[in-house]
Amino acid sequence: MKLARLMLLACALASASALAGCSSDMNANTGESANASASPGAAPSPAAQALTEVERPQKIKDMMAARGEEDNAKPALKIVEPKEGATLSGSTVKLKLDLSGDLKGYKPHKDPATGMGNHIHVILDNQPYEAYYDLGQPFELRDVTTGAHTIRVFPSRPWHESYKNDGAFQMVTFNVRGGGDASKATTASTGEKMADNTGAVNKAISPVKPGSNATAATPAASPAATTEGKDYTQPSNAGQVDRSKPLLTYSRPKGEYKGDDTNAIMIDFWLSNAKLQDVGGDYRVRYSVDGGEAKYIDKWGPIWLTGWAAGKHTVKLELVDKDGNPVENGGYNTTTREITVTK
Ligand SMILES: [Cu+2]
Repeated sequence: MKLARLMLLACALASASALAGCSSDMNANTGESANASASPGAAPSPAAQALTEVERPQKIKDMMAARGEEDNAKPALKIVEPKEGATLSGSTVKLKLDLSGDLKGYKPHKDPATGMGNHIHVILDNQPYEAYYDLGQPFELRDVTTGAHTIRVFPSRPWHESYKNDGAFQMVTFNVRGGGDASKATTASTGEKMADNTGAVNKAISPVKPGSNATAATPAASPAATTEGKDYTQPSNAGQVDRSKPLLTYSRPKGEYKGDDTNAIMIDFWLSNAKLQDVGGDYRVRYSVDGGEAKYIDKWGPIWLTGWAAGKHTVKLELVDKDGNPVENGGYNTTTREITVTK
């Protein structure tokens, strides 16, 4: 105890370059640090970074305690629309969900004060999820391209940790006819494309074009619109997913992390038709950050990693068999996302 406190003090006083060494010493895991700094694969990392798995942050433990029974809810979702196998006309897909099960007070809702709250994660194809808060009205997926698509949904807590009970996860496969044309997305094939497929950074400020067709432009452009939804500027189609086979659904991390939230970043996923080793299964979830050393998750639950350097990072998550071979299912079982850490 005394030694740890001394080292902490030493670390605090040490230079930035020595800090990485301190953190690995503190965790009695010297081999890991040596690997990380020696690995040529660590090149894309914006700065020296040694990630360490840590326990659930106290902030989240406190939130769980405050939620009481709600945290042990077993929410069950049903996808009311679109229907399995449906063919839809047009590039806007309306998603309607029905929430039931043993809710213990669980209810999706965004607190206007904090901007946080229980919500549903909605995943089109294998794109990053979108948050859906008010199930009272449909969630609009806009600029969906022509062809086959999947939507996956599951309930989440305010800190984005998913509920993992039976019935929480649902998936639907459907077709879009007359939707956006992925190959022509940059040329505004619908005539009202709010942003092209390379202009994701402009999305948040996409203006209403004067004289544009009101019915197409209104839901996407108006910041005051109450309809929740997402403009899919990155065209995609469904993978050849077999719903009876093992399926790993990437959920977190996603997007930008700032301030306090960068201290410990959560990896969280949904697992269907596959048991991990802790319950006697054959499967493992493998992750790597910035193309670095592969690590394994053998128990289905969130993990938290600390030690992130400021900048962009890639997080790769994949489902592998007991020999470490990737388990293929429509391309969904291996997913790499970029996140941004802002200190
Ligand atoms: Cu979330």
